[in-house]
Amino acid sequence: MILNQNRIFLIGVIVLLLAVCGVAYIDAKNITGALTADFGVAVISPDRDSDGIIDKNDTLIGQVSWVTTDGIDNLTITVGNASSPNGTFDGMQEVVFYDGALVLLNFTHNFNLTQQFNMEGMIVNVSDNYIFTNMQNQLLSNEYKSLYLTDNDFAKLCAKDAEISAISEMSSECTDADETSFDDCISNSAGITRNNLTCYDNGTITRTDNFKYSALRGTPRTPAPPAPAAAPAGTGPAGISFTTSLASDFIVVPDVIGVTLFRGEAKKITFSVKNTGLKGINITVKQKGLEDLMMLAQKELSIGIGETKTLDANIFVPSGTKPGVYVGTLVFRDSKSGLERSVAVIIEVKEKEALFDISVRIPLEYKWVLPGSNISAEITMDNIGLKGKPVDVGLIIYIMDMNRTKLYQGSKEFLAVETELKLTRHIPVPASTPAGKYVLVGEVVYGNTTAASYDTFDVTSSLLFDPQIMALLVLVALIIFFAYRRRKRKE
Ligand SMILES: [Ca+2]
Ligand SMILES: [Ca+2]
Repeated sequence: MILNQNRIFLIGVIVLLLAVCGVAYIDAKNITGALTADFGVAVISPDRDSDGIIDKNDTLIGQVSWVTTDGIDNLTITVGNASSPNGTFDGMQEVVFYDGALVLLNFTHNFNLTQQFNMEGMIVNVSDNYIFTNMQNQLLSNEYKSLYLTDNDFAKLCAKDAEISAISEMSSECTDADETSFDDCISNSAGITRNNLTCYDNGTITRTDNFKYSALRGTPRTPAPPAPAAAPAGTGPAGISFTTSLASDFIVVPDVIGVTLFRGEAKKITFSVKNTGLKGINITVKQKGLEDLMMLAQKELSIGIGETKTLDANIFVPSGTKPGVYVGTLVFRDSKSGLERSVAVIIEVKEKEALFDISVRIPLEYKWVLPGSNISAEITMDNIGLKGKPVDVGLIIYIMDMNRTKLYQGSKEFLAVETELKLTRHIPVPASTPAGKYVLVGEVVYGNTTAASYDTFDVTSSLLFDPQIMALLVLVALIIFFAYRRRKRKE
């Protein structure tokens, strides 16, 4: 009897223990998805970096993707002999951060379980002129790191050894207490030590050792002004490109592309990107708008000096698309210099068996206008389906920017079109319109369907920036000058 009671008690305890383990196990699975053979331990510890080593036993918590970066194309991190930080590491190991084959920073760390190295919130930002990192003060007391920066023909060099969260926290003159000026380190391969930091420059790469914290910044020599390059045709108002970096530059042709497609049709469009600067560029392309109609064949282009590469975009108009005018932009950005060029893509979708058509044309003299002025447009509407029999239609005219924002919309006009109807309309360009390219859309509604067409125009901040007008003014001035000189000579 007593034996039986003991047995029941023992079975009860075992069942209870199994139940607790089971619940904890399910719980751990829900939290982390961790599954490990080490059952008794795994059930209560997560594996946040998903390397199969529960956090409790993991000296390095983190993955490459956890590092917040800017200006880095291909971040890789090696730890000791391992080609990635996935896993756990023991004792002194060298950690190296690379962008492709280029070393960005390195340090040797004593990996241990009491002070786990955590890559959450780690930042590494690189540009032509600086490297900035924040590692949440995780280097141990006798550990230091080295920062590397490609020498971009620097005249000045400044090191800041404080835990900052952005490069902008560095003083422009390198005069803050934790800042060290290393102007004399440039081209000095023997090295200079100052404030515990040692700086080397082999002419190509600048390296500074013994950093506890943040950043290294160079200031490029002011380059001699280059021969003024002719403004590339079709890249928008002149004047804009002169504010950008002289070292990196590129053009995209065309800067606006218009495509007319029937519903269900597809077409490939191609852009040429030419590197017109003095450095290699890495272009990434971002699509804004037209996500349902256009797909990029590639999103990244590496272009050497003077080289031209092409980018294809495939346009497909699903048969259910409403006839109309669709706009979007492609932003080409050089990840090294941050330089951007935008191009506009305008897709006019038509119905194959349309009974009605419309065309919109802006006369040449209204193609470049000032904000607050009027543009004139010639609208032609054709009754194709019921030629000769008047059809009642509604006409809407609006101005749209490349982000599909309507700046102006006229009220709907009701018209009867027998065969063809031509109209001229004056459309106000709002005074607050920023300089840029715009689309004037004419949309005609008949029955339960629509037809639309467009033309583009540019709003300039000042007509003096129009290269054509500038050229004309110079020409007129020259003619007057020579006429005056000739007359003087005759006298
Ligand atoms: Ca882990
Ligand atoms: Ca790990």
